[in-house]
Amino acid sequence: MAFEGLADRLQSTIKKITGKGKVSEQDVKEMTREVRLALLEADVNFKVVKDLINRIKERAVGQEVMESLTPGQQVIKVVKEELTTLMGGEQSKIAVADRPPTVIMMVGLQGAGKTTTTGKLANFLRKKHNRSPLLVACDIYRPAAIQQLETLGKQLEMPVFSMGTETSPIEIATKAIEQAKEEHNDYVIIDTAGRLHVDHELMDELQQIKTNVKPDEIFLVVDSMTGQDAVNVAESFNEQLDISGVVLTKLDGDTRGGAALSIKAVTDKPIKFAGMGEKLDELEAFHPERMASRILGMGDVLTLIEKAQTNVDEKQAKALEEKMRTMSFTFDDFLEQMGQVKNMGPLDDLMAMIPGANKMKGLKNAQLDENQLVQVEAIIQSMTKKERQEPSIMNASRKKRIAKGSGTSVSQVNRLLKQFDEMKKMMKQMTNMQKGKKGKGMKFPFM
Ligand SMILES: Nc1nc2c(ncn2[C@@H]2O[C@H](COP(=O)(O)OP(=O)(O)O)[C@@H](O)[C@H]2O)c(=O)[nH]1
Ligand SMILES: [Mg+2]
Repeated sequence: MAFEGLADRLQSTIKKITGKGKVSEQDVKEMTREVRLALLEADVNFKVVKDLINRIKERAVGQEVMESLTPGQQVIKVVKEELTTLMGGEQSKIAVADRPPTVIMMVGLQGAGKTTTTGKLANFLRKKHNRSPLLVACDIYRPAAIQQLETLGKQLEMPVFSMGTETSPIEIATKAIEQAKEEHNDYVIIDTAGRLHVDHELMDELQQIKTNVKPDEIFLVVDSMTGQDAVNVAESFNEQLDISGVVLTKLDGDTRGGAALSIKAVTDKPIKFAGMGEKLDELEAFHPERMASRILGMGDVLTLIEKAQTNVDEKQAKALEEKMRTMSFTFDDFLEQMGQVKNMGPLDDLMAMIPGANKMKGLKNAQLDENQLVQVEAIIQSMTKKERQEPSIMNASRKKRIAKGSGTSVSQVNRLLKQFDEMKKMMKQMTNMQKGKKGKGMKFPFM
C-alpha cells in the first residue's frame, strides 16, 4: 500500500501530540525530531526535509497554535498543510490546446511505465473528460514496445498510430498529429523510447521531437519505488527538456513515499498523476492535499467517494458520504456497500482511504481477501434487522446464534463487531477534530 511505512511512523508520532491540551516548545521539538527521522527514513531528500522541518517548527510554536483551544490538533494541521505545500499545494490541471489536438509527450527511463501510462492517460481523458485521444508509438528501438501500445489500444478500442521501426520518431510524431487533425482526435499522446540511464543520444532525440511537435505537455514518467533516484532522474530530464509535469508510477508498491514528497521541491514541476497499479483504470489525478491526508492517516474520503461514483450510481455514493459524515453508518449499509466495494479496486487501498482505518491493526493484519468478505457477509446476514442497526444490543446468546447461523465462530463475530466499532469511533474522532476547530468551517477531514 502506498506510503504505508511513512504513514505508520508519522501517525504514531502524531498520536502523541493530538490530544494535548497544552503544547510546549519541547513537545514541538520532539515531534519535529520524529517527523524528521520518519521523512529521512522514507528517503525524502535531505534538504527538502530540513526546509520542511524549519517551516513546521516556526509555525508550530507560533501564536496561531499555542493560543488555540486545541493546540495538539493545530500542530497536526500545520504538518498537513506543509506536506500539502511540499507536494505542490493545488492540484494541477492538464493542458488544453487552443486549437486541438493537445499534444502530450511521455518521456522517462525504460521500465518507468511510459507505455502503460500512455494507455491509462488515454483512458482517463476519455472517461473523465470525454476526449478521443490518438496514441502514438515512437519507441522504435524495441518492436515489442510498438506491439505493447497496439495491444493497449485494442483493449481500449482506441486508435494507435505507428510506422514501424524504420521511420524516425520525429517523423512519426509529426505524421500522427496530421492524422489526428484529420480524424478529429483532440489529444495526441506520444509514447517515446527510454534508456536504462539518462544519456545524450536519448535526450537529443527527445529534444528534436519537442522542437518539431511543440507539445503542450511533456510528462516525465518516473517509478516512485526508485526513491531518490527518481528525483535525480527528474532533475536531469527537467534540465534538458523543461518538462511540464511528472507522473509517479507504482505508487501502489511504494511504502516510503520519498519521491512523491521530494520531486516538486527539487524540480519545481508538479506531480500531475499517480499510477496505482498495472490496470488501465489505475491512474489517479494527483491531489497534494488528499495525499497528505492519506499519509497522516486522516483518510481520503474524497477519492474514496470519487471511486464510488465511477463504480456505483451517484445517488448511492452521496448517501454513503452522508452516512460517513453523520456517523449513522450501520451494518446494513456495510453489507449494501460490500458488493460495490468489490468493484472498486484492491481492498487494502480502499481501507487506506478511510480515516483511521490503517491504524486498526486487526483489520490490517486480517488480510482483507475475498474469503473474508464472504464470511463478513455471512455474519451480517445472520443478524436481525435490529442488531444491524444497533450493534450495542449484542449479547452472548445473540453472538452465539449469529456464529451458528453464519458458520463462523463467536470470536469471529466479536472481531467484526470490534472492528466496526473502532471504525465508527475513528470516524467520530475525525468529526470532533473538525468541531474543535471553531470558525473557519473546515470540512471533514480538514478538506
Ligand atoms: N504496480 C504497478 N505497475 C506498473 C505501474 N505502471 C506501470 N507498471 C508496470 O511497469 C512495467 C513497465 O511498464 P512500461 O509501461 O512497459 O514501461 P516503459 O518502459 O516506461 O514504457 C510494466 O510491467 C507495467 O505493468 C503502476 O502504477 N503500478
Ligand atoms: Mg515503453
